Amino acid sequence: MSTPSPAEVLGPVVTAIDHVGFAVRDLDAAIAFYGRAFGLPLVHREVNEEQGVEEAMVGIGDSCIQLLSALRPDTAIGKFLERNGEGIQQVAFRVVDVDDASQRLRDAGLRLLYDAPRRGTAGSRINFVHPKDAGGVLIELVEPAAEGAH
Ligand code: MC0
Repeated sequence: MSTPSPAEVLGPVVTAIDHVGFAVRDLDAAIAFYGRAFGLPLVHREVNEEQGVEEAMVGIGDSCIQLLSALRPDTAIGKFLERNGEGIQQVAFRVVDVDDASQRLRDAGLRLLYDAPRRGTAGSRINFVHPKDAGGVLIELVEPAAEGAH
């Protein structure tokens, strides 16, 4: 059996770049910086205990930059900051159905970080492809919450 091409794996399931995630040390300072320097408005802010982050979405056209600060050092963002300092930590692909997208990628031999989707920003459902299986980039799959569900 031949390896499926990317189009065969996800095809129309990926619809957009939902957001790009930046690891930051000081969330308030980062929000102020992107507002002042680039005019990006704060559109959402929340704490996600399970992910160990306090995050802020700043709008850029139809997409967002997600500013991610660590709640504790022993979290994904805490470890990233310790290892790399501030910078791009992830790119998030919006998908129609995160269960379906995850399974298609597993079937194609990529490692997904979670067996089942977890809760992401604003009630979205998320999973991640391991960066070692995606060219060194941590790719998040995000299925937004249904309109009015959060
Ligand atoms: C680690 N590595 C990365 C990376 N993090 N490569 C690219 N991008 C990243 N962000 C590399 C390391 O340098 C290392 O490479 C290798 O992956 C394995 O590292 P490790 O030490 O074994 O792994 P950890 O402990 O650093 O964990 C990496 C992992 C973790 C991706 C598994 O960060 C994770 O579980 N991430 C998913 C959850 C997450 O990122 N949550 C925060 C965002 P070498 O070559 O040195 O072996 S929360 C979020 O995004 C939510 C709120 C949302 O949007 O809705």
